[in-house]
Amino acid sequence: MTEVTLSIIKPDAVQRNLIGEILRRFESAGLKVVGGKLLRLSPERAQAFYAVHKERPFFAGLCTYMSSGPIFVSVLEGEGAIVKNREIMGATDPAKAAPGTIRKDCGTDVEANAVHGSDGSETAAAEIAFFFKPEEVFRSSK
Ligand code: DAT
Ligand code: MG
Repeated sequence: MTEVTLSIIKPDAVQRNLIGEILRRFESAGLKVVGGKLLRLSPERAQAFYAVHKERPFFAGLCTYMSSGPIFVSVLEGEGAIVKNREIMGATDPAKAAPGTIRKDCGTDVEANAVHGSDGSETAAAEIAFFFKPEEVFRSSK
């Protein structure tokens, strides 16, 4: 099934000039970039985006970090795009991520782990709507 998912290249990776490297990995794996923009989240917007984690001990640090600099948000389209993106990203902690994954190769630590990816179809729809107007997403099919 052709799906869309939300990807975020996080502040550490943008800062280290890894936007091109990370998008290349998505494109090489057959995912199509059908929406994209560079922006900076305010602390309040970061808190809203990660609201599901608000009771976790790392929530405050995560939101401070995610609002610390520009991020590149994109919509990726492809066959099984949600799971495929998660596979390309690798495990949350770069130290535990498989060789060849983005987090293994580009992540710094469990907080500054280079990328975010939606974890299911409902979160993907909500997260895409959080950043993109419908006319900013160029799906090849529905
Ligand atoms: P994922 O981003 O792999 O979906 P998650 O949803 O469990 O992981 O957590 C969201 C983000 O929160 C994660 O990308 C980085 C941060 N995070 C998770 N666990 C953490 C921890 N133990 N310490 C610090 N930050 C953490
Ligand atoms: Mg998650």
